[in-house]
Formats: sequence, C-alpha cells, structure tokens
Amino acid sequence: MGLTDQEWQKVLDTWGKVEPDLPAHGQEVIIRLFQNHPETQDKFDKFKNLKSVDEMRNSEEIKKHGTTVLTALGKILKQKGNHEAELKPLAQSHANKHKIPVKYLEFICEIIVGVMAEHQAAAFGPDSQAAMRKALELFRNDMASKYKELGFQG
Ligand code: CUS
Repeated sequence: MGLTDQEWQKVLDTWGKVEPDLPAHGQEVIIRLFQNHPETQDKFDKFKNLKSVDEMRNSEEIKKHGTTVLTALGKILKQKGNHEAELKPLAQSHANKHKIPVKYLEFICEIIVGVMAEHQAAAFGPDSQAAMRKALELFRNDMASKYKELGFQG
C-alpha cells in the first residue's frame, strides 16, 4: 500500500511542476469533474446554478475552489503518507458538512491525474502517473477509514 522513496520523489517532482499554476489546474479539474460527473455539482450550493462551461470558466468561485482543493492535496502529498494531521479536518468537513462520498473522491483524483497528464506531459511519464495514482489511492483509503470512524458511510 505504501510508496517507495523513489515513488514519492516522482510524485513530488511532478507536483512541483503543477504548483506554480494551481489556479489554472484547479479550475480545469473542477470544470471537468462537473462535466463528467454532473451529480457532483450539486454537493456545493455555490456551484449549483452554473449551467454552461462558459459560466464555469467565468466563475471566480470555481477558480477559488480549484485552488483550495489542490492546495489541500499538495499539503497532504508532501507528508508522504504521514498525513494524519492534514487529513483529519478534511475528512471531518467532507463527512459531516459537504457529505462527499468516497466515489466522488475517486472521480476527482482520476481527473487530477488526467489534467496533469495533459498539462505536464513531459514531467508526467507512465512511472510518475503510476506513482501519483498510488499516492492518491493512499489518500482516498485513509479518507475512507476516517469517514468510517466518523460514522459516514461515504
Ligand atoms: O473541496 C475539497 O477539499 C474536496 C476535494 C479533496 C480532494 C477532498 N472536494 Cu471540493 C471535493 C469535491 C468537490 O469540490 C466537488 C464535488 C465533489 C467532490
């Protein structure tokens, strides 16, 4: 389940390429999530009213939220698996307040890999993609266990 030092190195190297432009990557992730999985859009009141991709592109809220999501994820990845302190508040708010099922976390993680593969093709070869998938799986598994502890079936 864990990642080797080499795998973490790949994860953090690629993340370093994404980091200078979190808002653009984040915006793309959220828009694609809502396009590919429309049911996820209803989870946040502030996004429910956005109908077209154009409206989404012009939404400051989406850009802001994309940045928030990727910032949180970046902090977690940098802990290289020792992310208990970072994960706990995130699991709490997502179980109790937003009620985001694990399935939606799967969707968003897969889209993050896809967006990174497109925007950072050179830095994100097959090995790096595999390592990133492993890191995101670890994140989701630990979120799922926290959800259970909190009594959210996710
Ligand atoms: O916000 C946050 O944080 C999350 C993410 C992480 C990674 C956990 N989210 Cu937000 C999620 C989601 C959204 O946004 C939407 C829909 C679904 C999910």
